[in-house]
Amino acid sequence: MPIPEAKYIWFNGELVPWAEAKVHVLTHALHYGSSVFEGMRCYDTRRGPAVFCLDAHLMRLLRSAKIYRMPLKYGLEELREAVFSIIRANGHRACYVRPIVFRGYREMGVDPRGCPVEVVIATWEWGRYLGAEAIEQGIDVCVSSWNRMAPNTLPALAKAGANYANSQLIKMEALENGYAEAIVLDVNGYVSEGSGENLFLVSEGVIYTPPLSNSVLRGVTRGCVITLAKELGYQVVESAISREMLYIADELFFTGTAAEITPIRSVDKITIGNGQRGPVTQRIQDAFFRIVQGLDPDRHGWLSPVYSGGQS
Ligand code: PPE
Repeated sequence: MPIPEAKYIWFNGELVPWAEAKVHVLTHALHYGSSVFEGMRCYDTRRGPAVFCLDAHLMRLLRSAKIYRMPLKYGLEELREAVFSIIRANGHRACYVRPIVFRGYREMGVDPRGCPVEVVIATWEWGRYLGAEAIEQGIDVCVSSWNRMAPNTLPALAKAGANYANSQLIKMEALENGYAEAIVLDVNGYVSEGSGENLFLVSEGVIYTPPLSNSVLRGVTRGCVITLAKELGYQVVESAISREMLYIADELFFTGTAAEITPIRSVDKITIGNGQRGPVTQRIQDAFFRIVQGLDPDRHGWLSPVYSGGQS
């Protein structure tokens, strides 16, 4: 589906009309994948539009840039204001926010250090990432024949464009074979994550998720779900998960900014639980959606209102 265009894109501090936010074809990032990015959501809460976990996402962006030795002209405070300004300029009630930091046009060759570090923030209105019914019905997934990158190849904790070459291979294979998404194993054969989501497993009332050492992105939604699950009284265990644990799980679900909390109803055509969204998944979804809709108090300070000077 084509991107639903908004009016402006924030480009190195300027609000540029959508169609004019362009780069040169010899931009370093286009050739060598030298970019780091974020994805966050602005929700239409009862108190107006509010960005979910703004600081956590911006901190991850700054850290991704640090790992890749990209000096940024803007700090946390300036980026926060930039996000509010582009959402206001585009007049969104709810939207997806995509900041990207990349090496621009100047020099050719692998060494990026001579190329300018460009900062862009785009927004658009993005619906359900894995299909309209996914949140309630769940999705059918496979285990990918690809592996997630080894820890000493591409660092998983940096949300770098380059990591998504691996994600694209995973996603295309899954879709070509008739699945909505894939679960990927790390180089040691343990469960890692989806092409663009973290994974949770429920077994005998306990919730499991792979630790950061299994080549996962440190998902912001993952962190929130761990907090909500503990609040609901569940034990949450971060431990290595073997492939066969997927098949015998009572419940499985993906988490991510785009995917939100999406149940998984089958893996490799093996039905998970009774093939429907499970009760633990549903309780966590309810807790999550009630907060982002503004129905429950924002007790963790996760929402930054766009129209009140940006205080959460
Ligand atoms: N793992 C990967 C590989 C990943 O890309 C994401 C987000 C997550 C986990 C979950 O992280 P978080 O959003 O902080 O909870 N993927 C983003 C990009 C999706 C895309 O297609 O683009 C997202 O969900 O915004």
